[in-house]
Amino acid sequence: MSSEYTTERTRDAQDDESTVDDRRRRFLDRRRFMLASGAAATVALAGCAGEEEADDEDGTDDGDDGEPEPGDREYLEEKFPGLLIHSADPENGEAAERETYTEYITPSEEHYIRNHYLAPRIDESEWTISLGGLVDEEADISVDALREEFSTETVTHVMQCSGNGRSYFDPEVAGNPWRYGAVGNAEWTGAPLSEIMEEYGADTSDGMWVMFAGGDSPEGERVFARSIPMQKVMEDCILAYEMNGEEMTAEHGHPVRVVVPGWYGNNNVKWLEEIEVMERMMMGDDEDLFLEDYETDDYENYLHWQHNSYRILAEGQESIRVESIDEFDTQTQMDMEASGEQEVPPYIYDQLVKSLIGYPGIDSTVSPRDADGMIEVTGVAWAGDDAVEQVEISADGGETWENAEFFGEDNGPYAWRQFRYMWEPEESGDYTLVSRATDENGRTQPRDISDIEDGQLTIEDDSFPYEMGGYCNNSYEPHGVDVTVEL
Ligand SMILES: Nc1nc2c(c(=O)[nH]1)N[C@H]1C(S)=C(S)[C@@H](COP(=O)(O)O)O[C@H]1N2
Ligand SMILES: [Mo]
Repeated sequence: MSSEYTTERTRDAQDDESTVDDRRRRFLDRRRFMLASGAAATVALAGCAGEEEADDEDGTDDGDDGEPEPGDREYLEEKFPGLLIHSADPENGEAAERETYTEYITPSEEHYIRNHYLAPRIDESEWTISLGGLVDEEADISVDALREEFSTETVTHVMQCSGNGRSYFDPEVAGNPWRYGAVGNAEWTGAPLSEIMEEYGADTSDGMWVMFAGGDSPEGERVFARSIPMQKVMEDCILAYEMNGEEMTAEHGHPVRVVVPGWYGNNNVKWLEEIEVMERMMMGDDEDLFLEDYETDDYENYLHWQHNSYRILAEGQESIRVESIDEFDTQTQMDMEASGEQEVPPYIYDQLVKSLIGYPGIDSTVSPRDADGMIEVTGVAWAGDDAVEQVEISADGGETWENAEFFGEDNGPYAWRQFRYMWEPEESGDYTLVSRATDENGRTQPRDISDIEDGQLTIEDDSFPYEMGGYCNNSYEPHGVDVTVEL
């Protein structure tokens, strides 16, 4: 083995978008959709699809000539009325209003969706998840088996796309232009991975890794796959089949997804198809990346999102592939790199501390309540797998601060906490409300984003580093809310 590190090309700018030829992707997706829905009838109707599309282009499609289908904007808008849609094929949308952040549980219609490919439509009764690698017994696990042979656990978890807040970077960063809304707090129910690991005799010692791969990519395209440390897998990860007490939508991962409590969304692999127990992160240059239909030049397809895409990189910095790391707190990895303690650009795992004001909404006009002359500012705060300790509110854009108080349910760190602040503005006028949270380690959200030229690697001088993928932005100023008060 030559060295611990392998240097690879840097993440390409278009990473967060599909890079494949559009027409081919549509074709493959359509075929996959037809296969997954399993209906010969669908195949027989395929000849009509072209005509329907032609009608759409004429603008004559008002719903009489065929129902909107997956990949169509109308379909997504109808099914998820609370989302601001960035793209319909594949489905990408975020919470459209701040109101989403006044509730404890985010309903699935308002819970953001981030897909690299069109969500596959999977018949649960025919789906199995292959388990291989360093286990005593390889297996193909059915969804029924997950439901019946293992215990059932529910975890309330803040799912947040690591690109949430990306649109506030200046200069602009490529990828979905998320504002604040690519985050939600839902209840996920499924089977504990610790039981599954034990049942099939996985080597569960510390330092081991588990690869999870999704079944959404068309043939020959990059597979959405992540390596999760065994410690985390054994501690609290589940294979979820329900969201908020209901069957998961296709868009959110039906029939089975991994839920990695407290960690960024990119770790929560949907449409789970393969699990592989390994001695290290997936690397792909030898037999321990043991994948079904594995071909030697295919492994690169598995590695991209693990090693190149979801990393924190300053301008001109290269992602370095390593076999293993033992610090999974993203902000600690950033600090270690900045201090020179580690030369590895951070892998995006545990979430940074963050908060959002839910009420009042952006650019709204509000008046104090008659009863007490107050405006109740509410919102949510979270800090990944750490607890959030404090939230402060400023009504003058961050000059002066007051403490907010927590209220509502407390389900441990993976879920968010709701906060409220009783605000008594003295005069009518325009105000900028901002919120700032601090986690149990004393880490506070920074004010803004540093300049690209600074080459900053971690949070310093009250600013978040300019990050080339627009990842992990937890600065409070861009997330503030401008309101007009009428007394
Ligand atoms: N198989 C697969 N899993 C996936 C993705 C994907 O494109 N394919 N997107 C990931 C990303 S980047 C995020 S942020 C979350 C989004 O989950 P949600 O759409 O349920 O909110 O799913 C993750 N799991
Ligand atoms: Mo994401």
